[in-house]
Amino acid sequence: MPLPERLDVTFLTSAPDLPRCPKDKYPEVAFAGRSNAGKSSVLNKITGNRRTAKVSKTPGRTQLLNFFELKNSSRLVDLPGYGYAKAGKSAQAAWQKSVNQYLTLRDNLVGLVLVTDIRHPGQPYDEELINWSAQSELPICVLLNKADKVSTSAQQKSLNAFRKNHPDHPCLVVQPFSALRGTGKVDLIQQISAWLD
Ligand SMILES: Nc1nc2c(ncn2[C@@H]2O[C@H](COP(=O)(O)OP(=O)(O)O)[C@@H](O)[C@H]2O)c(=O)[nH]1
Ligand SMILES: [Mg+2]
Repeated sequence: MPLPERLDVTFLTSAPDLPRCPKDKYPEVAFAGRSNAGKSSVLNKITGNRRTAKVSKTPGRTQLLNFFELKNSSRLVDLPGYGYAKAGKSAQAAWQKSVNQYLTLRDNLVGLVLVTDIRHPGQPYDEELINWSAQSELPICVLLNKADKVSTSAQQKSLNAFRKNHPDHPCLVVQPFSALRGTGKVDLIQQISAWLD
């Protein structure tokens, strides 16, 4: 079957915590990342649907787990972004609880897309997620997003440095990405489709 040019999704529901997530009947790929790394823009790019990102940006929904459904009932899950400077301590704690619960206990989670900013490698929670995925053997795809902000040679340098810093991960792929230009889109769709197949 030819690879789709975009992942056709419709908004399913939002949940504040694991007990209120929809039934774990179908495989899910979750999107995580620091606030402002470009998670909504990436989702928007690969779904070809501005409404996807709009849902993920709606005030009140940014702290929720947002579920989007593909044609075959599998799902993309937009996790709340972390590290938002203006969020208070209690909001950060609530975030951590809902996301950690989801990540550690969700049985139908088959892959994680971690959106990072190529100009800010090695951010604390990013590294924690990468280490956790190694321990849990959960496949992870790390996007070095905003690649358009740096030269091609700087992209290659970042990629090499990243690989060097994560030599023993059993199930990690990493790629430069640009939600602005679409760089890396085909590879990401291919990766997600393979996970959800
Ligand atoms: N130049 C550039 N800007 C981007 C890219 N992806 C996101 N942005 C910008 O980064 C900001 C945060 O993006 P957003 O998708 O809302 O981030 P989120 O908080 O992780 O969901 C916005 O101003 C986007 O336009 C990218 O690939 N290249
Ligand atoms: Mg967002």
